[in-house]
Amino acid sequence: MFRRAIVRPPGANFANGLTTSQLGAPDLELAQQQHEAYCRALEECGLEVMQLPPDPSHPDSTFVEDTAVLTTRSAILTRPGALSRRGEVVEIRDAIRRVYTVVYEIEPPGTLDGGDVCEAGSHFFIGISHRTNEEGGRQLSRLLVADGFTSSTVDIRENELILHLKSGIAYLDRNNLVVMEELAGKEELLGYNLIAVPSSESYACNCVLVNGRVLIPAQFPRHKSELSRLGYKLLPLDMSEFRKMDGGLSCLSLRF
Ligand code: CIR
Repeated sequence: MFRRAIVRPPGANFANGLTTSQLGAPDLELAQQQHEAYCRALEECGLEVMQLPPDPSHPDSTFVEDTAVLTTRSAILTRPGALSRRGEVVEIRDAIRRVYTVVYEIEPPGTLDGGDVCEAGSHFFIGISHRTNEEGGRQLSRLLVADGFTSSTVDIRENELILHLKSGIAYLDRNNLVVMEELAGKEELLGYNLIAVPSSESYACNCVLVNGRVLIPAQFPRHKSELSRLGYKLLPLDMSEFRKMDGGLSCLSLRF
């Protein structure tokens, strides 16, 4: 069960963030409305939402998930792979220290984005991507193992469709792993019940199970009906403006 979430609304310069999507510039007002709806959805799932003020010096700072990995034992502050995002960690550190007593940090030359870390029960998949390097993955793995978890890496550097591992996989529960079609054959994912998402809907792979409800991007009917068929209760959310900035649904919050 999650009890709380940390979020940060998009700031005035949200449109200046990094993106490869070619979906056009985001509409700030609409992004703010979508962010509010996202926060209401977390509250509906029973979470207390801790809202940090917008950070005008970091346009991508609404994607808080990339700045930390939160487990039941400790918090690990990341060292984002994109230089323009490194300062976000400084801004989130105090908030994390207020809620976690054990706080570690990824050290140079390691880089790690939280979007590359997928928790699956007591196991963590760590994506090696263009943002998370092998050294960052090794540091995280050591910290997780010391806390009694297991981990394995999934190299996604050759997959041009996704920015982070969690753009392409999401663990739900009962061994169910949502996976984009293109990753379904990966040896590292063997042993899970794979819920394959067709390429046309791969943005919807990034969904999150929060206290019995699955938050899922709206407008992806096939993935939605597959999850409903499996018995999941869904909470669809419009993510159009965050998608324009390469942001997935999970990256808008840190849940713990
Ligand atoms: C970036 O390129 O870093 C941001 N514009 C988007 C980050 C999205 N993060 C995520 O999906 N975990």
